Amino acid sequence: MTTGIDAALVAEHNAKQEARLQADYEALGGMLARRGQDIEALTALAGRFAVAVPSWGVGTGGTRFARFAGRGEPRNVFEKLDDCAVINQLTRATPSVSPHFPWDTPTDAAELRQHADALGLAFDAVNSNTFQDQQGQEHTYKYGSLTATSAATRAQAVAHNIECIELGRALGSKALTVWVGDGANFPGQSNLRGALERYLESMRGIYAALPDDWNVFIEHKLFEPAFYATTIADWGTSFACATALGPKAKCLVDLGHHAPNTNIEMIVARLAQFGKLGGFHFNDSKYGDDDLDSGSINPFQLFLVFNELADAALREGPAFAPAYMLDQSHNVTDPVESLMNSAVEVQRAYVQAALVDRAQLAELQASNDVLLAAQALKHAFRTDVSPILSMARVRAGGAADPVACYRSSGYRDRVASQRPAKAGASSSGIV
Ligand code: LRH
Ligand code: MN
Repeated sequence: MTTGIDAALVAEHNAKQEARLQADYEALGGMLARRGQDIEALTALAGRFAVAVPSWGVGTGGTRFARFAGRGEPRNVFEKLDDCAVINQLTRATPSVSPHFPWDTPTDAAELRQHADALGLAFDAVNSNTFQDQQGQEHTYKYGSLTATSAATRAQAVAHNIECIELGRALGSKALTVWVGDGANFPGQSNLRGALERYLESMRGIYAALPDDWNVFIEHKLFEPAFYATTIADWGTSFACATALGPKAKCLVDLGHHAPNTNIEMIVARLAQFGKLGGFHFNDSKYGDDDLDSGSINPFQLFLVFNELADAALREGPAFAPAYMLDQSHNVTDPVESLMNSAVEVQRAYVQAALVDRAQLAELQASNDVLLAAQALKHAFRTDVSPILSMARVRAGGAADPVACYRSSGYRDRVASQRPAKAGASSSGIV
């Protein structure tokens, strides 16, 4: 069975795009040079950018109302990796995958790692799951997991997280992401402080099982599935818990987990300042945890997040390396196309943030030249860096235009014929 896309087809695609790309690249290069910026340095920077793909993102997502299965859905973690490899083959920006257990639990971890190696993929942070009950599970998570009032349920949830760490070690991962949906739907349902005390007690059990070179990422979320009080509802609670647990505990910012109009870039600046910014789940949203494609609704916010990351990197130096991961649900698009597009949009924000003249901005801020300081950011955001992103891909063996190349490859038709849909089977793991 052939996986991936024929390299000759990618080369043919790039050859057709070459003249246009070269012209656009030189034009942008000239414009940036007049600004005192070196397009070659920016292209090299773009080439070093990487964001992990969520294994659960290559299947079709849905909502509580419905899931409309796509064609050629991956039926197991091996086929999910095959699709992730195509995303990396064409974007050259997604060399790692973030798996979710038990959705991706393999019978043989070494076999899974070999399959990933053969595809040129590594494993980023692993994700535990105590927000669903599994077949034959002894204690339900209906009333919570790490915060459950039942000590047996908490112990079960802690044991699952420790299993995820062991599996992650076998796959070469270096971090565990813990998101729990624990909370209450009605005032009075739970003792708010008691719930958090139980959470910390459980997390201490998980923290104690972390290898020395690992991190645990605490992922906060305002609401859903709890609709009155979520135990880890905001960055403040996450930060307090990460601080209470110790240096290996960090905070993970999922862009969709905040109230509308929350200043997420300021949360990023705060967590970076206090050394607790562990990583990101990039996506976009208009209302709730919509898990839409990154940069599709509010690209300026994504840019402002990377503007804070660039400021932090300048202050902290090369040791500042938060984990970049996508976390999206693709209900109406081809997941491979959406994930390629989203990886490119996150890479775009990263490169645009590098266009900001930070010394000039600092002077404008110090002299309270409000308008020009704001303009300095908009100037970078308004710069179309597409030729840089495209050139970085082509130089790394990827596609000048990943979606166009993917469509011309017929990959979706091929896997649709190779992967007969299992009636009613949900393959993406969500809904
Ligand atoms: C929760 C979340 C979490 C994942 C899940 C798939 O909303 O963002 O990161 O475990 O989505
Ligand atoms: Mn998430």
